[in-house]
Amino acid sequence: MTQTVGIEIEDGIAIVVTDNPPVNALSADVRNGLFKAIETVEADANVEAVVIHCAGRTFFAGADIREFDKPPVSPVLSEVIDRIEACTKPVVAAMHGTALGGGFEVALGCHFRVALASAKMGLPEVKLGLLPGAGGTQRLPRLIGPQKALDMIVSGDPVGAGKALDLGIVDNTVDGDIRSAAVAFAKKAVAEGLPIRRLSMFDERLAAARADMAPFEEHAAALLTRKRGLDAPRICADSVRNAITLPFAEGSRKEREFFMHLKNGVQSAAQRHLFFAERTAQRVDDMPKDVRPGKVEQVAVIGAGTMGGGIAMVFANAGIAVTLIDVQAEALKRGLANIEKNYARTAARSGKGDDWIAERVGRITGAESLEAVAQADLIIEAVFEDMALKHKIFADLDRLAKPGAILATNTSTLDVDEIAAATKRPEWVVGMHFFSPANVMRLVEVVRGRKTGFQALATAIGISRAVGKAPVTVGVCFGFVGNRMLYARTRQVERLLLEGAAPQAIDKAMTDFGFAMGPLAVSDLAGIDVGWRARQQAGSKIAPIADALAEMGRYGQKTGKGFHLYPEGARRGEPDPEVDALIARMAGERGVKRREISSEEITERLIYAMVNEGARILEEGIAARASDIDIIWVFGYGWPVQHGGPMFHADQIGAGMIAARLAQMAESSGDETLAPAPLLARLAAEGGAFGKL
Ligand code: 3H9
Repeated sequence: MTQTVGIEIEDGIAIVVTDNPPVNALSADVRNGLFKAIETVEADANVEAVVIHCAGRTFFAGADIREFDKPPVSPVLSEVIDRIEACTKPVVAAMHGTALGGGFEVALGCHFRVALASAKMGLPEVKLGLLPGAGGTQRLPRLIGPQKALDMIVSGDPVGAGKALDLGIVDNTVDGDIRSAAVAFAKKAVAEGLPIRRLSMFDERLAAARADMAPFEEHAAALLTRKRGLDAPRICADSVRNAITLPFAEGSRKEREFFMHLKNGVQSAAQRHLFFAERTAQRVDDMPKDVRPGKVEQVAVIGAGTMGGGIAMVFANAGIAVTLIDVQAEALKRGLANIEKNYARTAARSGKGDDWIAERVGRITGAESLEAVAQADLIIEAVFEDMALKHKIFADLDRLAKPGAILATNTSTLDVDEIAAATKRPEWVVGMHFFSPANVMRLVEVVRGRKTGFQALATAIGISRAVGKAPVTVGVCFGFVGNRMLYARTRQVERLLLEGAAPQAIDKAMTDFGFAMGPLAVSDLAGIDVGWRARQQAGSKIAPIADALAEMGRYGQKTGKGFHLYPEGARRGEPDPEVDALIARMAGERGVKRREISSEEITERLIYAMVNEGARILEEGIAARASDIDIIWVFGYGWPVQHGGPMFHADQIGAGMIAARLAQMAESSGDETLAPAPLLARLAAEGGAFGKL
């Protein structure tokens, strides 16, 4: 038919085979091929039924996302799917791998669906800031009812074949060879004269919803409360509502309009940017092509504190055996007990049984001696941030670890090169900086020391990916990328407080921007003492107000008082006149003139200071790409995805505008760190963008 689509005929069954590696994305050539194939087999008197099958590892994984930045090319996907559905001969989808987005919509356009038991399927468009744009919001509600469809469409999470069978999405699940199973199903459909099922004509489930819209509306409202600031989930719900209230053709026309609207908007551009940025971040440009990640079957984690425990859980969750080592017996006992408690809490919340807990806990063994690292392929040190202690541990590891083991440190600030110098094998030493809580946050900053070898680097990246994390390679400097930018923001938070912004106003500016919590509420939750100790270790004076609060014993939520007040265990903070007085006094002592500060100014000052630090980080080569910085902030610090990361956001505003505002703010505040970084100034002068570097 075309370069990517062909037809093979076996015993009266036409098998339309697409081969468009790596994921059979529905590119223009594939769409064209599928359309022509259906026309051809329909006209062929020797064909009685059709199977739609994909070569390689997966059924269609969706529309070709790379095409979204270009004008649409005919036939568009909805035309192809409508043509498949209109076919007068039975059409069977043979689903294996991941049938996602437009790929799942193709399956919904088929008359029958057979899936491999290991297959997954769903509509992840919302995660790209989109809605399913080729009939998904109209056909799925007709098949499984609007509320269940809404769950899948608004979450974007795929379901396994077993669940799909329960939901009535697939007609059959099989093990073994999907192609022959689908051919057998097609033969059965012909032999038994199964009536052709066109979902666009189903109405039973919608009629019930139409009779009483209230349950749907309540369900939609509940789902959307968790999607604040995002356009796509709301529009997904609008489109599913249309499925209930409008005829199929009208609902589909509107769905296409919604799709174009979202596709052309900045939120979807931001989320598509993040999709590709996450994948690009896993590449190290100078890595030789033949370096492959080493095998990691045994992991040892040193330090049974919160971080070490969380890291142990990451590997246990992925089915990898972990030894959790702490030389203090009490700390080890407490750490293991905390892990068990954590699993029990997750199990209770998600309805998992005792077996589930036992399986994970069973993968983690405690040990009190460093000698337990002997068999480990990967050793992650997660002890207190103390260089002398880390030096001692790495010298011991050099003696005890097997040759070729990866020696990783989870330090968040200390110099990885200095740590590596404690060993005679610095080429095997690398940073693996997890973010708290380690079992939840996806980011891992993989810190490449001056002497880190490619093999160690490739293994650290590979294993991070294998356990579901988003690894980003960074260079050595204080705070690496994420924390260094965080400190740049903290510095401005503190200065804004002194200059007259209320703690509540600062938090509100950031939540209005899209962060789930403001920076001061986060400090109160994490514990002001935690940052205070880290700053003391580092000799940092960037946060005098937080330091003063810590010295007063105001550690945040755990003491009922921090930047905000938490009466009787409240989780939402209230303004505290004592804090306002403290800040006013400190401003007076420093001779800072206080003034009214608008929400816009707070937002600009905090965000642009981060962008400025990001520019310095890029210039120094600490991050390889602007998009790597975006991934770090989205996956490590909850940067709102609709803004695509700080550097993507900066490109939307323009380097010129940001540099000009920073120059003004540097002048008015007297803070030289706000002066535009040379790279930002250059981009401003040349009309350049971080994304184009
Ligand atoms: C849609 O369908 C809209 C429709 O409703 C309406 C249309 C009108 N396009 O992730 P991997 C690339 S929206 C282009 O590393 P894995 C990916 O960039 C779409 N490229 O593999 C990478 O390239 P590279 C809805 C794509 O095994 C390579 O393939 N669908 C696409 O870990 C391998 O990818 C989705 O959102 C694509 N659709 O995971 C599904 N997908 O090697 C998006 C992948 O150059 N895809 N690439 O870096 C995925 O979730 C995962 O890729 C998948 C495989 C689970 C399929």
